[in-house]
Amino acid sequence: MSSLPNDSIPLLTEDIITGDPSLKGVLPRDFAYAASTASFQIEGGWDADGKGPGIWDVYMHDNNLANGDEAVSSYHLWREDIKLLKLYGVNTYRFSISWPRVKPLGGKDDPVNEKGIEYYSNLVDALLAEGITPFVTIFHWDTPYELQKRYGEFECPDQLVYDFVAYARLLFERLGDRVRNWITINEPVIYEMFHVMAIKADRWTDDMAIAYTKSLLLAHARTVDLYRREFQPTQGGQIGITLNIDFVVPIDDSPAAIEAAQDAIDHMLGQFADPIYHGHFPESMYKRFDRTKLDFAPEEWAVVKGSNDFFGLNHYSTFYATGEVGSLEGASARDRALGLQVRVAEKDGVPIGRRGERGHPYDVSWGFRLLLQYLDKRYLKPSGHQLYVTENGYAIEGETKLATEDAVQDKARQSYYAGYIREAVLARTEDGIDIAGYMAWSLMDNLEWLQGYNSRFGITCVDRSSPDFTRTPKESAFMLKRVFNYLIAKE
Ligand code: LGS
Repeated sequence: MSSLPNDSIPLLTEDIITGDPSLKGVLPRDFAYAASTASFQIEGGWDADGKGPGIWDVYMHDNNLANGDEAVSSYHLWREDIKLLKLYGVNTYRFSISWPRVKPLGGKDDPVNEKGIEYYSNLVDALLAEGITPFVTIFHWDTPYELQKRYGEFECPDQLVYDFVAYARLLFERLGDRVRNWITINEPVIYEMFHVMAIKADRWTDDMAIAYTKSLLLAHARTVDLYRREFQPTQGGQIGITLNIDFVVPIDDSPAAIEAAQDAIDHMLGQFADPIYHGHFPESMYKRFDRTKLDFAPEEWAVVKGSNDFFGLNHYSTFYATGEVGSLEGASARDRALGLQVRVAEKDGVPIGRRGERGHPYDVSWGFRLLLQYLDKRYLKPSGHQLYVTENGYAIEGETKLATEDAVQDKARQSYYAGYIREAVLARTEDGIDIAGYMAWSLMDNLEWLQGYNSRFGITCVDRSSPDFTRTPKESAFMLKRVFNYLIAKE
C-alpha cells in the first residue's frame, strides 16, 4: 500500500495527559465535560407527532440526498443515548432543539406543537435525574420550511428575527426553569455558507451577505436581550453564541500572507465576534462592503454590543494562509463568502497535520493553543468572559468503509483528542485562559449535512442498517472518560 503523508505523523496517545503528573486534577470540579449533538443530525422522526418539515428535510428530499428522515433515530432512542452519556462519564450534554418540531410553521403567531415540547422536556428531566447538565442550542440550522415558503426562496432575514425571538421565548418559558445554559445560534457563518451554496454563487450578492450576517446577529442579540430582561433575573442561567473558527496562520512573514490570514479570521469569526464584543465590524469588512449598508443603526448596536455571557467556540482545524491569492479583493462572490481561497493545508509540500476525512479537518493541535491565545487577547480578557469549547472532534479518513469492530478502534481520533485537550488544558494552566468546558463532537456518528452519512465524527458507532440503530462505543469514548477523570479535580 502506498503510504499517505499522514503516515509519517506519529499518533499521540492519552499518556501525554494521563502520564503527566502536573496535569492531575488541574480542572475545577465544575468544569463542563460534555458530548455534543444537533437535532437534525440525530433525531429522525422528521414528520413524527406533528413536526413540520425543516429546510433541510425539503432540500435533501428535493435533491435526492441522504436525509434526516430517520437520521440515527434519537427521537425514539433518546433514553439509550442518555445511557451512553452516563457510561462515558460526561457531566454535561449539548444538544439542540428542532424549531419545526416545537413550532411546525415557525412564525411568531403560529401554533405550538405540544408533543414536540414534551419530547425536549422529558429529555431535560431525564438528563437532570442522571446528574447531567443540559447545554441547549436554540438554533442549529433547522429553520422551519414554512418560513422559507412564506417569505421567499430563503427566509426573509428581517422577519426571521421576530420569528426567531418568539421561538426562543417559547423555549425559555417551557424549559428555562430547568435549562440554565443556552446557546442562541450555532456557527452563523456556516449557516450562511450553506445558503450561498444553495442559492448558487452567481446569485449571491454582497447585499445578501450583509442581510444574513446582520439578521443572524440581531436574532442572537434580541434573544439575549429578551432572556436578560424577562428570564435571567428569575431563572439565573447564562446565554451566549457559538462561533466557529478554523485558525489561519500566515504561511510566511510576507505582508500579503499576514493580511490574508487576518482576512480569513475576520470573515469566519470577527464578523460576528467583533460586533458582539467591540460594537463594530472588523476593519477588513468595512473595506469589502459598503459601510453605510454594513453598519447597524445606533439602536441596533446598543443591543448587539455586549450580547454574550460566555464565548462558545467550535474548533476543528488550522490552515495556512498564502499571500499568493492576496486579499479577498477580486475573489469570486462565492469564495469571498466562503473565505476559503486563502487557505492551504501544506507548506512546501509538508501537510500542516494529519489529514482527516476528505473535506474535513486536519489534526493540528498546536493551532488550537494559538487560537485560544488569540481569542483570549481579543475577546476574553477585555470582557472577563469564560470560554466553552462547544465542539471539537475528528472524522477519520476511510472510517465509513470499516466494519463496526474495526471502526471502534479509532486511534487517529484518540490521537486528535489527546493533542487538542492537552493544548486546551495548557492554555488554561500556563496562559491563564478561562476555559470552562470541553464538548466532544459528537456523541455518535450522525448525518453530516452535505456529506450525508459518509463522514463520521462520533465517539459511538451507529449501525444504520440494523433495525434498532445499534450503538457501539468507540475506544475514544472511554479514552475521553479516562482523560477527564484524570484532569478534573475530585474535590
Ligand atoms: O456536524 C457538524 C460538525 C462536523 O464538523 C456540526 O453540525 C457543525 O456545527 C460543525 O460545523 N461541524 C464541523 N465542522 C468542521 C468542518 C471543517 C471544515 C473544513 C473545511 C476544509 C475545506
